[in-house]
Amino acid sequence: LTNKSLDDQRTEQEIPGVKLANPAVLPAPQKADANRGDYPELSPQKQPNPPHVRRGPSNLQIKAPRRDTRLKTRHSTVRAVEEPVQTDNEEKTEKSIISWRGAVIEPDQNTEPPSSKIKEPEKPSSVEAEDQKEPVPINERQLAVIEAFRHAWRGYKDFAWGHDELKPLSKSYSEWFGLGLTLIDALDTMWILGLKEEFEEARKWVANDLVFDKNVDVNLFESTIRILGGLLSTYHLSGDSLFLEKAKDIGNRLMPAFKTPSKIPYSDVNIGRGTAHPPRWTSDSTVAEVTSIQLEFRELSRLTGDEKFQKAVDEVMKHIHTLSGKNDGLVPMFINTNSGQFTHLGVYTLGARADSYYEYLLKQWIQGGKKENELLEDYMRAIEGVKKHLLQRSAPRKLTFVGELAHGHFSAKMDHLVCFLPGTLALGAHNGLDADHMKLAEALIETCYQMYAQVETGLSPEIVHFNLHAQKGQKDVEIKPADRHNLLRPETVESLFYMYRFTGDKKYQDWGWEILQNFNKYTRVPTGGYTSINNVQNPSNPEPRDKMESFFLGETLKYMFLLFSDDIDLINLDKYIFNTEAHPLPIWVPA
Ligand code: DMJ
Repeated sequence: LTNKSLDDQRTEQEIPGVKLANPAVLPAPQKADANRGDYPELSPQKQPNPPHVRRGPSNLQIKAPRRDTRLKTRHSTVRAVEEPVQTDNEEKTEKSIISWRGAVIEPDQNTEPPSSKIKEPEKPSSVEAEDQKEPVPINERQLAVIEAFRHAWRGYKDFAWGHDELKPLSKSYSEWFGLGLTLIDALDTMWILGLKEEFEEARKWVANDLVFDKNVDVNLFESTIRILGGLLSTYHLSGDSLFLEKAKDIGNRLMPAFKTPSKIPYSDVNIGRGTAHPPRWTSDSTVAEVTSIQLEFRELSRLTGDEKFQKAVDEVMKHIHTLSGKNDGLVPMFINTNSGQFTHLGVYTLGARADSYYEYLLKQWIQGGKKENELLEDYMRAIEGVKKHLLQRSAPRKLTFVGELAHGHFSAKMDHLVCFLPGTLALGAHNGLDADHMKLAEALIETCYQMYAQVETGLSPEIVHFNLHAQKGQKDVEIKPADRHNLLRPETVESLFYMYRFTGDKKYQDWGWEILQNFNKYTRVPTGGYTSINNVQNPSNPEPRDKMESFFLGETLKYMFLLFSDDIDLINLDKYIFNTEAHPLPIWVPA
């Protein structure tokens, strides 16, 4: 169904998997939705309330906690940690950290869609006194995450300060964009973990040393999710306008990417020169990249009142909504920036190059107040496509997994990247979508956990192949030599976090705890930092790669900390939506 006039007449009950019984989730189509191409979200809106007066230093605003914030779990008491991680020769976590955070972070209360007029930036507001209650105390497992973060940060600070990534073994750094990627990616994690001193020091670097006026090529997607997303979320959490100013600067500098014949953006932008281009060998862009920058640019429009950011990214979604070449909602991996057509047709995956397309369909729909029906429709159809073409069960344990389809042939290959899916499915179900999605999420997170548990180090490889037929002594998971690395990726702990939030089942916390311990055992570098490893199958020599990816601090440890928390208001999922780099942005019309 790609015909717009037909779409306009559709009712939400025609969207596969959507139940009629839940009108709050699926409002009847409105005129504005039917004409999404006219950017109704950008039409003049009620002006936001004047900014609240903030208490305390603006860069470290602490917001009061709210009542009834504890997660209701299946077990009555919160168990203390059984096995604290090694902290030899490392400073003990200070009590003051806990009281500093005590913070329950509330999103900007003035979450209106963007106005078409340029206006003063909106300010996040603080929680009023009547909402105050005792903060939910930080538990032992969360303290272990804080300890891990500080260890990672110490390595970054000592050997890579202001550079993109730490090389913890050679005690040096690597540059990708030369923009302090790890520092920016980690800002909101420090805020959430309550690391006040570290946050203040990093803020100083952003204020004094972060300069975007540089003759450097950056990848549009990576810099949007990590830098723009990181700055926007830090602005919302801290209320510090420095981060919004920096976000505006980088947002403007990325805009030349959209100047293409098709308006499908190029992959690379020179943020100093204002020029953009595709990779040297092709004029294609990656589908996941051009469709996973929307949450950030839409939020930038809302904050600045400048519609150009949202217009550019909405155009991409609108175009892809009507584009042919999909297979029951599943998209190919490449799209041409000249013609605007999908290329390399016939290959469908939920892994690399397509993954976050699916994630952002749902998340944009939630961000915008569940009104943009085309996004929901594309999401629901895609999940039906996954069920029809990509789901299989392994042998011997009958684990449900998501494989790939190449020109009609099914491959039992699953990237670790696909493990974002259980969390996304659970988030959809939480927002009123089909209860089957939750069932599928439960099955898939078990599989993602087994991708760790069935491996010698207890850490997942980058890619697994599932066995489809039982043979004596065989595990479900097979690993090819080229795929046995682990980059400290977040997707499984991300999904564990969602699953725990929505079910209260403590097994998800226990699984995450096992994973944290294995990261500590096999990837921790004694002199500071954590490293990617080359061989998850060799516990006696996992072959450290000498690189700590920025998402280990931006995502993996943040999701661990949130997973171990029983405080649903520690980034309340009815008020915030996480971008694909774990940076929380406000939902415009909170539930
Ligand atoms: C991150 O940059 C993001 O999570 C992205 O969506 C996928 N790749 C890495 C983490 O694995």
